[in-house]
Amino acid sequence: MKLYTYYRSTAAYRVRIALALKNLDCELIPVNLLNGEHKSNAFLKKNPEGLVPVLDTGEYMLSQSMAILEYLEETYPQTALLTGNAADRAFIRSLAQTIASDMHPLNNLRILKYLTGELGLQEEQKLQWYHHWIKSGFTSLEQRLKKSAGTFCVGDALSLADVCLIPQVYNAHRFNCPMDDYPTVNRLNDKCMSLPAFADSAPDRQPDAI
Ligand SMILES: N[C@@H](CCC(=O)N[C@@H](CS)C(=O)NCC(=O)O)C(=O)O
Repeated sequence: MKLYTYYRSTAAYRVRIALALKNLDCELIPVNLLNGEHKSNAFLKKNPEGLVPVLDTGEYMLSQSMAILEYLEETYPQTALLTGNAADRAFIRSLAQTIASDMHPLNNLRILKYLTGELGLQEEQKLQWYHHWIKSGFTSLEQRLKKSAGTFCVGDALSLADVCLIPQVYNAHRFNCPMDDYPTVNRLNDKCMSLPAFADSAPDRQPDAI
């Protein structure tokens, strides 16, 4: 398999973690989002959305990190990341979707660029936007995680919720979001980052990290 990735992409970071947890061999192919490589014809042929991550399975070219995570889960069930009964799995997915659907899309590179570009917002206003949506997402996550977390987001088993949470915490740190109000999130982040699958998948450990 090959993963088209960018070191700072939180969506690609999710997939890197899952590949590592499942101990899967995958070649990482950096796509430079800063110089617009994701808008090149060569990359758009792989993913017309012009977004990373893209997983080339050899047979399929898959985009959208949550779809890729579900594909990996179904194809390589070892180190299961969606466990328990249907309601347990729905809860794991709901935590993951808060991050992937409600938080990340509002704070993505192209959205932030649009705010300061086409809409003419100042850097400070952009950060206000970023912090607002991060705060709203982490506040609801903290409330739910306070009840559900053991060692990891849901009890003592790693799940897709942890795979999505840790990259979003990285992103919040990157934009200097205050995190003091989220003790459970911080504890889970410390625990996961002590595991090689998370630490080795982190942006600063990637070959394309600047
Ligand atoms: N919903 C998509 C989001 C993918 C996405 O937004 N990727 C970002 C990096 S995290 C990207 O490629 N951004 C390029 C841009 O914003 O121009 C997923 O989960 O894969």
